[in-house]
Amino acid sequence: MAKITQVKVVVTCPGRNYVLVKIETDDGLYGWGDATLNGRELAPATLIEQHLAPLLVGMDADRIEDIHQYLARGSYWRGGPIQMTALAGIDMALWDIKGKRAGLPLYSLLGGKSREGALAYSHASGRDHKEVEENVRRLMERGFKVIRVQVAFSGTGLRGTYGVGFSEREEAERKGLPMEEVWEPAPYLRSVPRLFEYLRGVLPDDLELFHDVHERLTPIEAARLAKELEPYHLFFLEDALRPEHPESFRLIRQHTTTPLAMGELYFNLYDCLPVITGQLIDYIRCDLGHCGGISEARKIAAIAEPFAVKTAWHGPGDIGPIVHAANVHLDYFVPNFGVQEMVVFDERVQEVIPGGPTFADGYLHVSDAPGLGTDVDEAKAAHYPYQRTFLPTTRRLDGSVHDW
Ligand code: GCO
Ligand code: MG
Repeated sequence: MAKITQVKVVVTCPGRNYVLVKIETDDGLYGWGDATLNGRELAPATLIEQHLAPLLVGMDADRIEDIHQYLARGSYWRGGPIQMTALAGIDMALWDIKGKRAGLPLYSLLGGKSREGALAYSHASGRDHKEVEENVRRLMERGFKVIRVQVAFSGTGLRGTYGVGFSEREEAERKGLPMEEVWEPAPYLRSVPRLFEYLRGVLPDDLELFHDVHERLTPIEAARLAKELEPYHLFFLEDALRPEHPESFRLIRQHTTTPLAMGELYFNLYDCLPVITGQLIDYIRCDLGHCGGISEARKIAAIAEPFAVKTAWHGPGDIGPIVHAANVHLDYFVPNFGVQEMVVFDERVQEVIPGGPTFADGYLHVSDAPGLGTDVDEAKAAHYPYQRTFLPTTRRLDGSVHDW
């Protein structure tokens, strides 16, 4: 028994906002979790501070599954990004404490290592084919064996294409408000196969490449894209459809053998079930920081295993090093692990949240430190107060709203 004595939330912005959750127990231990929700950070922070912390104080920190069930099902309100992000922050902090009590790293508590490192990928984007190629080559020099590629489509009146940043002028104009991309399906659908045709002509065959659609296509458009990309043997096509379209993955499947990945907008096990049990995808890529944490993700991985679906947990810069560490602990253990998305954090982030995974020669590693191996320097976090920021939004050329 280790009674929870305090639950504290720290919101800090060492370059971008992170919501960090500290849980303390009466045996003098503490654990840290991450409950960051990009552009909506204060929602999970408030949920934890105002509604969940009072429930947790006095509970036994060792009973992680019971606490998870109590908060996820016992509250009547289920799922969704805000609640499941808050729960993820709490869950990670509790696993961190359990590891410290046992004197074991998280991967060991989960069942031990199945591999020596987690195959990692990073992103290369550019304004044109040549610039994407140059950025791919830079990543190859650093040891990456799997790379996500995105390209802007010039001369179409579109701007801020996903994967390519906005100009300083555009950012200054919209200061304090979400940036607005202008996007159209037709030029997009033409541009992606052309990018792969170019890259496959100049890059080595054994380099794995893929692309993130970011849920922007209709089912028939997605099927067309996946079919046209088939000759280029993508590692996978990421998030081709909106999360509301699980059944439509069947349409893509009927037309192509391009492997499919989906999941950063699924928030619990139930959201993932149709695409896993229907074998409609090949990689499940939930965000451990948004789907209830380690407790929920290890079940998702276990359900995916007999359906030949591998894991590819979401790993962008808008979730902090604590989630990235949790990712790699699970990657070490999960038998059906596929690949791990990663970023290199700003030095300020690494100072505030030390102990995240390290990258070498294409693979990610975590240390053998008990728990998640991460920590938070609260004094340094206090130097970087919260700053309101938004994700960009997307409109079509006629001004109507499109999915992000
Ligand atoms: C990815 C994601 C991110 C998201 C971001 C939203 O695959 O890394 O698509 O780029 O857009 O995490 O907050
Ligand atoms: Mg994505």
